[in-house]
Amino acid sequence: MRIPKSATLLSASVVALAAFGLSASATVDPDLSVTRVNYNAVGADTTANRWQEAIYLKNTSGAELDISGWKVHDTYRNAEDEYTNAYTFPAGTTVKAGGLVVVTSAAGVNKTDPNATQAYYMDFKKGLNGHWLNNGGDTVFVEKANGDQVTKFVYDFDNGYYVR
Ligand SMILES: [Ca+2]
Ligand SMILES: [Ca+2]
Repeated sequence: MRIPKSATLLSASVVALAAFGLSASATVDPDLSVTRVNYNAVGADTTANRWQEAIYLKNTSGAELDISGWKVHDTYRNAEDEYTNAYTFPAGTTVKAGGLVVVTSAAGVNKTDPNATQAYYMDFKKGLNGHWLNNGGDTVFVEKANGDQVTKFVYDFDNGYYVR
């Protein structure tokens, strides 16, 4: 009777493991990764250097990725429970396999050519002079249009200037 008993125990833990694996893959999708966060501009954080606040993303899949409507945000929520430190990619945003995308707080004209490094400009006016990535540490999230989490990136202040 010992063998069937442990077999039952084993299958129960396999089920638990499978359930955990399933929930992990539903929230973390490796197709798009945060490869770098510039969270602390050099010197005082002013409107002039808000362009240094930037998030770098990479399509780590082997295929083109349509990220239209996908959102990048941090942990901050306003009184209405909305993520307002956020950027949503416009319709028609695609990233080639291995392609890079930079989202910066500055104003500018989006560079949307999928065959080069793409740049998207938030023209962020909130936060401290348009700086929204906490210098002391924060988490950057990427979500699909339906709210499914694609990936997240946790950083701490590391005594460096601004690159993480
Ligand atoms: Ca910052
Ligand atoms: Ca600074």
